[in-house]
Amino acid sequence: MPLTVGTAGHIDHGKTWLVRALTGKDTDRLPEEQRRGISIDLGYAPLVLDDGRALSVVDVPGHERFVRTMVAGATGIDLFLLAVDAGEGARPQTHEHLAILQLLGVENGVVAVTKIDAVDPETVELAVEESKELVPGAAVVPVSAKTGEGLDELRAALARAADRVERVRAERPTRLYIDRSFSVRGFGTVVTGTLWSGSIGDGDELCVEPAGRLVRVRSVQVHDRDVARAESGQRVAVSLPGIERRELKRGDALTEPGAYPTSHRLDVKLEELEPIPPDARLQVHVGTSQTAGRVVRVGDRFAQLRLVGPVVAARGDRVILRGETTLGGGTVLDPSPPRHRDEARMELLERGDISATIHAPVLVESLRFVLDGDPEGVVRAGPWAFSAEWVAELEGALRVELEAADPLDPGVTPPSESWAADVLPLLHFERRGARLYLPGAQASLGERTEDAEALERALAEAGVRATKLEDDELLRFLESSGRLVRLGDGYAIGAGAYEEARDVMLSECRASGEITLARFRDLAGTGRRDAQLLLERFDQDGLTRRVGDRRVLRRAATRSSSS
Ligand SMILES: Nc1nc2c(ncn2[C@@H]2O[C@H](COP(=O)(O)OP(=O)(O)OP(=O)(O)O)[C@@H](O)[C@H]2O)c(=O)[nH]1
Ligand SMILES: [Mg+2]
Repeated sequence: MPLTVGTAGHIDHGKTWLVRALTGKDTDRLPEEQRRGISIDLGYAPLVLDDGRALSVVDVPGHERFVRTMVAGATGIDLFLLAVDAGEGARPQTHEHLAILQLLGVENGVVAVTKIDAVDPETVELAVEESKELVPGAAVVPVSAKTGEGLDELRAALARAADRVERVRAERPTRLYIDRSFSVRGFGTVVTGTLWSGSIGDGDELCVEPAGRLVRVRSVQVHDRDVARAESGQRVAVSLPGIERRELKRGDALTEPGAYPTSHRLDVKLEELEPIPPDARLQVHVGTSQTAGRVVRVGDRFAQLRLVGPVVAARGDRVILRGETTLGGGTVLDPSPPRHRDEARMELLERGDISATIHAPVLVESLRFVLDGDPEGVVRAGPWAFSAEWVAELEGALRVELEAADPLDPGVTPPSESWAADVLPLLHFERRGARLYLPGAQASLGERTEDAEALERALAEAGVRATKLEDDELLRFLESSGRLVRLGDGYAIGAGAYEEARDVMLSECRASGEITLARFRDLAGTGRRDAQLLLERFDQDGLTRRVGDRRVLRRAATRSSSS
């Protein structure tokens, strides 16, 4: 199993010299690094142990201004190699780097007490004791990069530490956070990074996230050697023809397409080195990326990180939170959470009880980032999953609405959410047109049926004389059941009388091509006001059109074969 070891330690404590003594490679390759004698960017070198196992070394800078670079180098490593200058002992970045390693969950490693050739044995002994207290459980090895003393012991200690590493995420889909990108003549753009999980081979189609850009891999190298396929835990250089170098940057991820979400939000379990105030604005380090964000606290132990730009993450990832210094970190509970803060949900996610977090419908597809396999104990409909309790609540709420519905039309408008089409068929209601009804529900007036019948009789007696109606409920009921026609000014007329009047109007128009108010009044045998109301209703019904003081049939009415 290929493993990566990352250096750590205060500036000038001998990390780069130690890496060179162990691997033969000077990782301070930038001119500025050579001129100033400090590391600025990340360096990489292969380290072969005595038993033949190959480790990849990531050398990080110790300068306090480059801690963010150290974080980018330390994410994804399996082991640490902490350098403590024998003469100086632990200094601020010794502590800060150690805290970062802990927050990243990097538990295994070795402490090298460096430059022992430059101090007396008592000083070395003091530094060794201090280091043992500082990092309980880790082997502490005094070394000199200058004389080579202690290097064999250091290799042996690294081998033992490597034995203890358990890589848990290796089985996941391919993910590599880019730490460098450059152009190589003849190869196009090349990116490097530690392969966190999965594998990468020639010809693979991968996705550059968060941009979502598909790329095809042309060749893969592990420590400058071509390989057919790189495995998780290895330091990998991938050439990606067809993409410009400026389209890629440290922090981008190369992933199996669709296997990881990108999100502006991360729900995390917080770990604080110092109290993080609510709504603190910090830098959030995820993989090799660094993004500004706000820490929205949820309860005592959780937070939602709201980021200014999208990041790629997975459940269980560690993140680092920094202001001027490192303030804390977190473990990702949900890499693409909903916006609202929900402490109960976070507790369930922490326990791994994913199904219990599901209440209202969620797309099953969206759960794969917090869940391996299918959710259990939930109801499924189409692409949705939701709780049995939720459907019961929905059905109950709709039933209450239906029971209180207008008796004239005892239906309700169903929910219009995107899950509706899949969920509504599960409910015990009838769908008629665009509305839902209790099975077999009919329009009725209940106890007022007799009143309605009396009104209907009164209307029939009135014939073509319009009746003023005050009772809106009865009016709507008779209208909706086709027994009454509403005229203007609160007047109405029986359905039969309306039809008669309409036929009178139609035959006159067909005979004479038009009708006047006076003529219609005489033919229908009604008063002037009622004739006027009826003609206006014919206009509204699209039968007639007013031309001066006359009316003519609209074309639709002319064509109509019925009387
Ligand atoms: N005497 C002695 N000096 C050493 C040894 N290792 C490193 N040094 C000295 O310490 C200086 C810094 O060493 P580096 O390895 O560059 O230190 P570093 O930890 O990589 O520093 P940064 O990357 O800038 O944090 C070197 O330039 C040497 O002068 C050693 O084993 N013995
Ligand atoms: Mg260095």
